[in-house]
Amino acid sequence: MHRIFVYGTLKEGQPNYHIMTNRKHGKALFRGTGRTEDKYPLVIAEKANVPFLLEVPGTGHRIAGEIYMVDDQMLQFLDEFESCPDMYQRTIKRIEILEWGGKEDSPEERPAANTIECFVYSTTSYKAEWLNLTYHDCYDSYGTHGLPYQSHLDTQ
Ligand code: PCA
Repeated sequence: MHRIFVYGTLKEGQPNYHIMTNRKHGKALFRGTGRTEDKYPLVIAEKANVPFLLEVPGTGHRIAGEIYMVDDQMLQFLDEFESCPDMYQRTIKRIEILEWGGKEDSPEERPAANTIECFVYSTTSYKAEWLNLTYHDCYDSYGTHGLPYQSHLDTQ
């Protein structure tokens, strides 16, 4: 199993959450909520209004998200779904635990440390002008920014 931190459309209540709960794609167990230890610019870009965590540590905000344990199959599915490594790259980042506790079958004790390392889909392949977009700290497709994720549009 692998620990992954999601901050965008894969969070509960967001447009791609159904992927995390679809056992056809593998297993994903919710573990808790957290936020990145470092600051990053989180922007909504492209025609499809896609959230991107730009690989510019130290700029922007600490980003809120959810921590899951996923199996090999789910990780592989997510890599393909997120067009990794072209659109996003999956890197390891340090995440501060905010709330711990999944409801799932295999409860796991809260790690002793307050921060843990997780995979995160961030990107170095962004357009320079994206740095001029609004920096968010907690993505919500349905937020007041008025840029809902358009899953039917090609993001390329
Ligand atoms: N999906 C991944 C990266 C951005 C997105 O929409 C996530 O939720 O973390």
